[in-house]
Amino acid sequence: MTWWRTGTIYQIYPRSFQDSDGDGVGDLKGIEARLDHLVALGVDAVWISPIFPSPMRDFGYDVADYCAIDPRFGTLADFDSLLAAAHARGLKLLLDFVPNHSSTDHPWFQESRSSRDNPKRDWYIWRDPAPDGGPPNNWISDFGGSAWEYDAATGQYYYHAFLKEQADLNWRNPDLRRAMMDALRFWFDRGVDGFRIDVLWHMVKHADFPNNPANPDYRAGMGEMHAVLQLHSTDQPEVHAIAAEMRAIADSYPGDRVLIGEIYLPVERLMHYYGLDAPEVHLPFNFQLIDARWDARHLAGLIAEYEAALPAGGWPNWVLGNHDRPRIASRVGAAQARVAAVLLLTLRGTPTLYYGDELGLADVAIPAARVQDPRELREPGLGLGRDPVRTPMPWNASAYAGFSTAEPWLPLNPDWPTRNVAAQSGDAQSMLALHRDLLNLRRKHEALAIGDFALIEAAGDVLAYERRHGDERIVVALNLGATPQPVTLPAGDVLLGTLPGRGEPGLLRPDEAIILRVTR
Ligand code: ISL
Repeated sequence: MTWWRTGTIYQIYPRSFQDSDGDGVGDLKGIEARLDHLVALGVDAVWISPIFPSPMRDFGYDVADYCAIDPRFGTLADFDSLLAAAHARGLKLLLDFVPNHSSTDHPWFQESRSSRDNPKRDWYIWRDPAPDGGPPNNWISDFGGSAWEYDAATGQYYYHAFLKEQADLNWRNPDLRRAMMDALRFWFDRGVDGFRIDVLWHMVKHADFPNNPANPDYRAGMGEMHAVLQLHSTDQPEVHAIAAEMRAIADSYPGDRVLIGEIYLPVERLMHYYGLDAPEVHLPFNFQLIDARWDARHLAGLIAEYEAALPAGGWPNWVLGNHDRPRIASRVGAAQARVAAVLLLTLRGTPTLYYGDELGLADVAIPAARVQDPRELREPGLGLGRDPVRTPMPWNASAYAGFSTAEPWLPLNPDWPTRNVAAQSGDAQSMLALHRDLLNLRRKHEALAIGDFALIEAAGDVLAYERRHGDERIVVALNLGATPQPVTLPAGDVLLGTLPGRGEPGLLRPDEAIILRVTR
């Protein structure tokens, strides 16, 4: 079985993992210094959010050079050193490719905007104004407001699905396409093990730019992006040939390079990104758990729907959190976050773990004066801001939690003196110990790593399922609520529990999850 099927991926938000040079912002040397934490935790691969030169309007998701390292994060030599150090520890390293848009600081955009007949004009998406001089159509940016920005120099609008400083690239242009594929090769040649591909489903837009339909469910307070449905601006059929070309490039390298697509679509549409005609991404991110109501029947339903929708040969994957969404500990509370960890790490498929979640880190309230996220600055107060989930990793009880010697770019969670890696390392009941135990079990038991999935029970607050491989049967039983729950389980040895000791037989204690190996 390939590493990306049996392994666990760990996402690092590089600004917030470890600072090595005292500027309050994390960097590559910092990550290298902390690799042993990841080895002790037991993950297999690290995905680092963008580290390329960027004016940081969207903290690296606005790339100004696809083939270099931002000086705030380090140098190419630092990158090579990190990659070698990861590989020396048996860890894979994945980068974040941002192909839908570049920074407007990218030299390509500077050329493109310089005149209508510049050879790179068509590398971006330029349209004439509507007859009234307004934007070409009603498409809305994911960060609010029209997705079109007027550029007086040449009298046309350019399209930006995100910030106006993030201009969408025109993937219908063959020269742009080649240049971007070369950027992928640049990093594969250096030895990276794969990529997470940012907003893959956005990459191609309808050739005629028709208006998007209004969203009938839109209510004020949802965020302006939801006012229209992104019918014509995303998920166009032509995107699949591009994903297939990226896959062919990945497959042309030795050693199981992997592509992971960031795609927010209903399950049935998501599945197309495994590839219908030709293979596309190995793992189209499955975000169902991020949006899920914490209810046994609901969770069982979405697991069943997802498993049933998988195409032949398609390998599942699960995500509980990322740098855009509220943390699991804040969504379900500290006690249930332990149950959620058991769920993430025992479902069938590759799990992706967000840095800090292994400590039970919660969202951090950010004082107005310290807000950094452009999303929050554009549409404040809707609860869509992302700073709360991007705060520094707490390592120990020394100043600034061992993250930096200077005031960090975002505040630490105030609980850092007790909730940190050092404190939890020595505590067998800690969230960190739970994650280590779970990841260790996944490595020891093939039933957990690659076994089949079968639902046993989803009623009230109880979700129970079996993983089976060959003769090995492992049962996972979760109490998703705060009251004791009766449950009927086969006889077996308890391999792991989220609470100390053992409750009464036939009863799950509040917030208890157990894993047992069936003995008969
Ligand atoms: O914005 C959203 C919901 O509020 C999402 O649907 C959005 O499309 C998704 O979060 C895309 O995210 C990715 O691309 C963005 C970047 O800001 C995010 O950090 C990244 O994960 C633009 O590059």
